[in-house]
Amino acid sequence: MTAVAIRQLSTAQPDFEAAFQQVLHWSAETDDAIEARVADILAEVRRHGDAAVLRYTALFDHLDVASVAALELTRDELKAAFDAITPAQRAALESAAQRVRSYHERQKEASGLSWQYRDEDGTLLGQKVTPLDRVGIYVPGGKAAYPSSVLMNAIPAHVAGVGEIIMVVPTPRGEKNPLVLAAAYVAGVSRAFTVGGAQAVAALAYGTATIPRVDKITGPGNAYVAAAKRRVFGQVGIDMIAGPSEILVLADGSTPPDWVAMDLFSQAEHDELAQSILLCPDAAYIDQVRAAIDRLIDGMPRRDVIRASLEGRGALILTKDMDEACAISNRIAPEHLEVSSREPHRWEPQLRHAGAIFLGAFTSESLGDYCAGPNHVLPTSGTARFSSPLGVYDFQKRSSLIEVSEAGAQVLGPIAAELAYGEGLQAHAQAAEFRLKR
Ligand code: HSO
Ligand code: ZN
Repeated sequence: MTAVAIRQLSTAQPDFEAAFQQVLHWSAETDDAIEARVADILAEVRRHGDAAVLRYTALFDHLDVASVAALELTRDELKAAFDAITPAQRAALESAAQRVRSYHERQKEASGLSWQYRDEDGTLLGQKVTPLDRVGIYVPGGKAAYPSSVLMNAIPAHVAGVGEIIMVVPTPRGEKNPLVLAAAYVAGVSRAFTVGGAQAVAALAYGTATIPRVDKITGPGNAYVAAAKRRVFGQVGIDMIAGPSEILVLADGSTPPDWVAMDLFSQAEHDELAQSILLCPDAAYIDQVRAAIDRLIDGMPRRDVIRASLEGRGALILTKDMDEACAISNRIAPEHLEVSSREPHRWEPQLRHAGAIFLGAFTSESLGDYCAGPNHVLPTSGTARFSSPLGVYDFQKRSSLIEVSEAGAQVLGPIAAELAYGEGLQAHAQAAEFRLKR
């Protein structure tokens, strides 16, 4: 077969900056036609509730039922799906869920603490953390239906203490993915509906007679789902708008090249638009990885997707040294960053922007996708510069607590009144002044 035409760059080449910008280029442009269609669907579901949900489900998913209640999957059905998968699948789902749960329980201890203190006037100040009441989890149907994503969305919500977790999943022509239903059972989903697309997002955001309105919607989806989530944001919370998967391998040449090639494949196989990049200071090693790519690709069932991704958005980049590789990695701010080095802890302190950092030759990114414990819902497209993995904290919120003592009111009153008069707000000023002792 023909060699994979993956781009090769060197930071020493004179036009490196321009070539690098091309690698980075990614347009998350929205499509006007999709936007208009989605705006329509949202308005219809908002106005007609269940009736609109039924209409779109018949139209888009070819699933014609008499009521939205008929689209609900009972807890018994989820359990039946769990009981029907193979024992090996059940065991794998349960071990993965267990590890993801323990990780997020640790995270809750670190991020979920309420605190308060009293200042010298006896005024109490603090912050209390509470879980969201009800969240919606969108699970894509068809080829992008990942049971692992059900675990990664529902478990942190469950650990946070969310009261009700509502899952929606499209089932075109009524075809259900047993592993998705089994994962929902394991992860503690409260209710599930076989509804998808923008109509599902609308139902969760506005509520219908049958589908309860939620406070936040998380989970990946196609362009329609992404557009719908953007539009209902404000009405409800959303997690993020995820782009295609990305992996960046920072290699010092000590890991078997086949391992690195397969790791690059692992994200490339998600999507033609996924991005796999190798950064390495050793030219001979880059040649070995390239040879491994060419040798291994024909054995991959998803070779066409992998090739399209590697040729379209992939890159092998030769750097001056590991320090320069770390600096470039920070500029890319990848979703997944593998430090495939003999001394990963030497480089880790330099790595600041990445959704998840995988240290050492044995830490294949794919272990993180399924069962290491941390979340696999991660910031993409450089957004790791300012955002974090999905976590327990996404299913919690904070309220401030203030209890001003009588003595405290004497100190704060004049300050507030002064600033309030400056803003022309007399009621504010007097509310503070009424509490001053004369
Ligand atoms: N790597 C994906 C998650 C996933 N991988 C699910 C396999 N299944 C997130 O970027
Ligand atoms: Zn993956």
